[in-house]
Amino acid sequence: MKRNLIIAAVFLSLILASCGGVGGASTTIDVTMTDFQFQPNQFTVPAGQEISFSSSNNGAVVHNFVVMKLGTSAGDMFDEEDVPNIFWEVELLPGGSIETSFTAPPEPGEYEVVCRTEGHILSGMTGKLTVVPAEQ
Ligand SMILES: [Cu+2]
Repeated sequence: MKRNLIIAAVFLSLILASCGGVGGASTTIDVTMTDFQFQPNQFTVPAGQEISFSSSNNGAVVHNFVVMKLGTSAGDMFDEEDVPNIFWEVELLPGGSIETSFTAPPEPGEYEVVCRTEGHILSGMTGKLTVVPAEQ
């Protein structure tokens, strides 16, 4: 009888482990923008899921959270030719904050995050959005 209990406990822990977030994926992004950083600057979300996004701009200038499409990069400077490659973006005035949401990209992979305000990529305002396969 005791053995059955142990087997049940092991089985249960396996189930729980498989139900836990995949690679630390979260459906929430909470990011602070400063002059000139995203804090944090690494995010992991499940593909195709609704992501709650909250952010505030603690800096003195306008900042943006721009997710580039898979396989694209704004390079060292965001310019007009990068606009079609935007997957999703939000802009915050100095002192501004926002609570919103977006649908995570359907394709797993690593997506570049940048601030499109002039000069901010070179100043280090970049990040990475890792999209992992969603749970079934
Ligand atoms: Cu910026």
